[in-house]
Amino acid sequence: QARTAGHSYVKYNDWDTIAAWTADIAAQNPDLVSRSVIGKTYEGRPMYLLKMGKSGANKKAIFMDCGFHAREWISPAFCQWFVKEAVETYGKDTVMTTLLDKLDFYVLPVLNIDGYVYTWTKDRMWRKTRSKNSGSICIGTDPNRNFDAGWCTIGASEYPCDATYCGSAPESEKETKALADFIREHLSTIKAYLTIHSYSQLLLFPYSYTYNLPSDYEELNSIARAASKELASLYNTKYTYGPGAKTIYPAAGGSDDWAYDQGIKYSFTFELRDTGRYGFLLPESQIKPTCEETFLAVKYIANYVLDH
Ligand code: ING
Ligand code: ZN
Repeated sequence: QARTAGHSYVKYNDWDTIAAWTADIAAQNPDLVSRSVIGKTYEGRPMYLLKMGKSGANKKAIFMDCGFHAREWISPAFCQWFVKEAVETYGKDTVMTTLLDKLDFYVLPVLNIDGYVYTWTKDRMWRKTRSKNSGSICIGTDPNRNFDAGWCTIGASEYPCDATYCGSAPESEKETKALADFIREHLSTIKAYLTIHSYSQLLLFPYSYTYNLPSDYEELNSIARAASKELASLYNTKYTYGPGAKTIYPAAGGSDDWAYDQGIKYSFTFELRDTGRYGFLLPESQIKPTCEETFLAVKYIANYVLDH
């Protein structure tokens, strides 16, 4: 099987390598993976989306994105791992086979591609998009403050120079608009929304824009508890779980809150390893264990969605 030059699942890959990988993984697994483009970034890069699953009628879907925040490199690494693991275990692992037979997975390997490229070339700690802000010399909007969910009311900044700048309006960023448009167009099939960040080892669910609990609090909390337990079963990595506002901090405009209010009940934010020793600079030696354990949690949620 042809492999993308320079690509590795146990290294951090730059954007060009990830982009080439999306083409190759689809070409190598034509009956399981297809690639589309949901939009273009501010700097004009195509936003590739992989759809994974055996073709079938009336399938439920799970949407998962990575790379909202540019410096959280373990996140895109996990999306790549997830796709690899799914295609490699299809037909071998009975659980994964059933999941792909019965569900579709939409995987967006990197949402904030311009920011990701910037962390490889200019500033490793960059978080935001790379769009220009009128009337300011500062660049970028926080994509996870840019959704229409209590937009810019709490835990977000109205100042373009801040790391949590909410943008000039909800979905002001081409990247968040493309994502929101895609989800709105597929609301009848998408039953779960998963967004992968780092770091802190948390499994969060709505709400972050208010301290109020979502109407599905009990169910989401028990899923998060069980998924965290699954995750810990491999390397004993401890996750804290709960509603975003109470568990990490109140923050409006996040994509999980927005997806939930669109009617996607199973909406979660993962904050992967670690708890701060390396933080965003998680060593490559931790990619494999982090992805393996996270895979178990995602698989648990997918199975739950299939059964409910
Ligand atoms: N953490 C998230 C952030 O955007 C979050 C936490 C989750 C906020 C869900 C709002 C909604 O700040 C990181 N590390 O990015
Ligand atoms: Zn993040």
